[in-house]
Amino acid sequence: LLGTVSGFGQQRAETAPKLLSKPLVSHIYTADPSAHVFNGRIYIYPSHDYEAGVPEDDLGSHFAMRDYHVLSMDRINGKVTDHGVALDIKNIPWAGKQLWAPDAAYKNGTYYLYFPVKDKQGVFRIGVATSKSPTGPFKAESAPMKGSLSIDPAVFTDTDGQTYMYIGGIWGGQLQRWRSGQYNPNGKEPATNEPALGPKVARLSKNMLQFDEPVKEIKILDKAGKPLLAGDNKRRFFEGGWMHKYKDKYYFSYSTGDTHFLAYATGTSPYGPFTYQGVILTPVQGWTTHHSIIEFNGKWYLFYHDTELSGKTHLRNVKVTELTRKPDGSFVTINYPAK
Ligand code: FUB
Repeated sequence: LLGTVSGFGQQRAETAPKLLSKPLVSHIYTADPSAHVFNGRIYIYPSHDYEAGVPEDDLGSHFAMRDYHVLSMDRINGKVTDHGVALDIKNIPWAGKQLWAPDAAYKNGTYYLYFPVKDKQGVFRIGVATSKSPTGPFKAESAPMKGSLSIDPAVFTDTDGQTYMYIGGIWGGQLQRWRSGQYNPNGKEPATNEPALGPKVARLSKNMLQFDEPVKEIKILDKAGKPLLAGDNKRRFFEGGWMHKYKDKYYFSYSTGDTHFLAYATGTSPYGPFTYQGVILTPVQGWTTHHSIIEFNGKWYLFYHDTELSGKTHLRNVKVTELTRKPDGSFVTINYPAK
């Protein structure tokens, strides 16, 4: 995140009347929906967009969010409940600014809310907060997760009970500043003919509060087994990773950022490597695209966002639509209405 918006979202707002599905809520702006099914109910952990009055720039400074609300519903197309403020930035002792895309997990009677926020030095870190309820309120740990970096945590528990966190985003997500292993505020992306920066993954500790191992970079390959290149911006990873498993295959999906696709790649291990497979959703209205995928009552759903309510790229609204899988598990591409 995020390039210059250059009128992208606004142009689309004027010309796209039917936008696939309806916003799940319209009384607040919401984005980056991480959906989970806990005890048979669907819970959505989104970013809570608001007008902070911060000028737009290439690092996404205008995404200056300050709290989270949890949404829930008992079925797709059912009534959506907003459970109010689940965590406020003022109650995260180490946080500076910009509470970006969160995710959640459950283990042994506790719910965990994972969130990226800049620390007081302006470096994105991943924090964790806990609650006995899926809707919070969540209490933040006193420090970020050790060894954490960048943005967009996505937590996946495998069928063997091990839990992994996927993180990362380039540009405003700062992944390019960690290429040497240390934070370098002047770090740059690789040259266009070099392998693209990958997202990172690490197994979580049994108490779900820390990494159990150093974070490792994930490789995303083309079908010939070669790494996607940094210049291949229609296919390479940008931000907003998500992991799910289907019939023993691991599906890593993500945003291509400046080309605005939701893409996916598959592999045989939660650590990858993953082979690029194609597009799940074509570009939506607004600059960012961010998603999650869940199975509910035997069907697969894509939670995503666009900017239907505001026409402004930093004031988004979450939505859900059904996914179609082919017999081999691959997705039928969803074509967002043409502009
Ligand atoms: O919501 C802030 C950022 O926008 C997220 O972290 C990115 O994935 C993008 O959706």
